[in-house]
Amino acid sequence: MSSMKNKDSIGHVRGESIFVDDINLREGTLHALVFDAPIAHGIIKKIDYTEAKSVKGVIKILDYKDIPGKNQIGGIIPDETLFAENEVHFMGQPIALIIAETLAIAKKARQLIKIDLEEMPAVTSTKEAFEKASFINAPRTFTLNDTSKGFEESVYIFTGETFTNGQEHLYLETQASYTIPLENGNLKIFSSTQGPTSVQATAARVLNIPMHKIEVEVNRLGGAFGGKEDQATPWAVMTALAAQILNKPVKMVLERHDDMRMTGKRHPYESSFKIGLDKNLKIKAYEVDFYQNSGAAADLSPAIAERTLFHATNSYYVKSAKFTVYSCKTNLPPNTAFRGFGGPQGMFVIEAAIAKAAKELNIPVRKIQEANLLQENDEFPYGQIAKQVEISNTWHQVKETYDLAKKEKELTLFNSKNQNYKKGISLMPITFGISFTNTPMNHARALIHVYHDGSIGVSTGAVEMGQSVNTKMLQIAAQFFGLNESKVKIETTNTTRIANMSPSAASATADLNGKALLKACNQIKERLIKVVAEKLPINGSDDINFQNNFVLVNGKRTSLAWEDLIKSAFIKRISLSEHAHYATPKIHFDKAIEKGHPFAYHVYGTALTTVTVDCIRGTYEIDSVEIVHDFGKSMNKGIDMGQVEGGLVQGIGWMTMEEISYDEQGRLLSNSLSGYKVPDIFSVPKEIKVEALETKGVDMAILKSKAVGEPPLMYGIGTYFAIQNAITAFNPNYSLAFDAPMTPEKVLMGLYENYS
Ligand code: LUZ
Ligand code: MOS
Repeated sequence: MSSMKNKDSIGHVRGESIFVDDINLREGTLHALVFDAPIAHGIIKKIDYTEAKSVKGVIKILDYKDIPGKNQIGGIIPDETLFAENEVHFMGQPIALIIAETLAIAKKARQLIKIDLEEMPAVTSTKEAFEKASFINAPRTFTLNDTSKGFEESVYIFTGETFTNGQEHLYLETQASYTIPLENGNLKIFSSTQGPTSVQATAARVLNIPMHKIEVEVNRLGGAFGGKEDQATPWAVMTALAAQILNKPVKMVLERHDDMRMTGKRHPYESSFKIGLDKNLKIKAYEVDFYQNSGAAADLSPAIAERTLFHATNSYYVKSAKFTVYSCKTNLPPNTAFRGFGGPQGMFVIEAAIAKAAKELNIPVRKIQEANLLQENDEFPYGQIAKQVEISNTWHQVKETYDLAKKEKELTLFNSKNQNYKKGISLMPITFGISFTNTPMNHARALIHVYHDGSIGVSTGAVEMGQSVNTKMLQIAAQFFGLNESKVKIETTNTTRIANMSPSAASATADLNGKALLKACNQIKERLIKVVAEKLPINGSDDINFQNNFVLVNGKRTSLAWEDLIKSAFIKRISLSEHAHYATPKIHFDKAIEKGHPFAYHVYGTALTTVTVDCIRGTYEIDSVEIVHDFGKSMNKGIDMGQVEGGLVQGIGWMTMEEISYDEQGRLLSNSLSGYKVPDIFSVPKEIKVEALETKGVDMAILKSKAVGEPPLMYGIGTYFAIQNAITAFNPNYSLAFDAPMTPEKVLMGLYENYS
């Protein structure tokens, strides 16, 4: 069963899987379209819907005045309206909702809305926002020991600046929702969201009704990557509002262009670092100021900023550290969660600092990396003591398995023989903490029904978004009860079956929901054992299990079949349903002192990247990425491997080709797939090898199978430094700019910078 395929694969291939846009529409369904801000910052002087309303088939145009509850959708900080009131803060900010009989009619009406705005200056750059003291919240600082002492102990001190750009989520399914009014003012919202409870709670606040009147149903998402952790909510709330007001079903699926314009992305970061090393290359002190471009409202920015601090030292032990993050408020769409959640932005900077030090000292980067790899019982700057550390193991296994010494020799030879092509190499270690950094979010529930024919239905708070979490849930229940997978059904994610969910995020979905499910399975088993005892001669010390549809006693198959056991239990009026709750034990964090033990465990790994740069054209190919990854004990190799490959390629895209671009007026220029390049089959590494590190696994992970969603994205950072390495081989005068993504244009400029 550990090779069980994603249970959606056949449906996906046949086009039968149901996404929001595929739901059979109820009679009378209306279609909604957002009218949004045409400028990035300004005062709304006048808005005139008269002409738009006169279009035949336009039912209603709603704006903030129609909201019965609060016009407020902010999660962490209440600083974001559903519809703009007097002022707009970013281009694409929703102002009104057009509801019409068809989408085509709504689009026609949208062009006829007249708006009169007084334009105000737009701030788009992080630094400008910083200089104007335009912030989302107060800065956060993590410190470990005294950096001024650390710098005194250092013989080498280097400083530098870095930039990493944003990233478009580009989920295949755009933001989508469909709300059906039920009786007594109740509503059912189908939403493409990672956070069904966020949708429910926010809709309740805006519509001024209790949460129990709102049912949120999620079948599956066509991708999310963080882009639907917070930002699926407004669209769902809008259709709910329209359905409440009109008492009609209302559907809205954003067109790609609207989705790209109106939604936030990965946060761009500017950073400045200072690193100090002693003569043995040990990092004695490391300081960073991180400037996050948060956009026009908080969204998840404060939590993302926090995770940047948690991962600022990546896989290294740093003796003294001081990091500050500023969440800078700009007139861009609020930036949001994206696979890695600020971690990649933090990790890029220390890799840059190490690369800079290596260049200045004229030694290989890996010497500095290797000298500082985290060891057992080292303290992270946030106070957690590193346990079951596997980073050195993955690092050395990469070097041996993929024969780094031989590779480096071949590379030197290649570079000496070729004038117009140069190869570059890098090692990228990753250490990623698993748990929501906000401790109260780390809990989940599962509901299991064993029907009296022996088939099982499982509900959890996990949202299937292509990561195959439902397949993992199915595997847990089927394995536990020794049943064929066809006997277990994973139900939709629905707020009436599972309440108060945390979003499916933080790589923790399978751990949290899977542990709750295991608990529910165990509780049912406890009750079933009583029935077994009446049918078979067992005693209390016997080990009862299930396998191949039969009850096992002490590992031996009995004559008692699963169906017969369930039938007997039902006749004996024993409950065959269970609802269980799991909360991650041991974790805590004290924000007053910025210390604690926030993570259940860490995931480790190392990637070896080899690239070839065409030094005439500035183009490059990724020859190979060779990885040793710490899966713990993978419960499903195929699925986990898919996450490693997908994450890697997404990380490479972020680091090399995906270039978000806004003009100075805050208009998104990279607003379509012709202007925004994502990795395709031609740009992925020619070879990807992934080897699993042999470990005992950790108990905090589900079935000892470690979280795998986000960590592999950060292997992509290695590509940036491998390309730099190749540029330097061609042009020793290259100044090693840390300005991601490393597009071919930048490569070309680097190749010929002060070239002699
Ligand atoms: N979402 C969140 C996340 O709310 N908290 C987190 O710590 C987190 N980490 C990664 C991805 N999403
Ligand atoms: Mo997230 S960045 O939705 O795990």
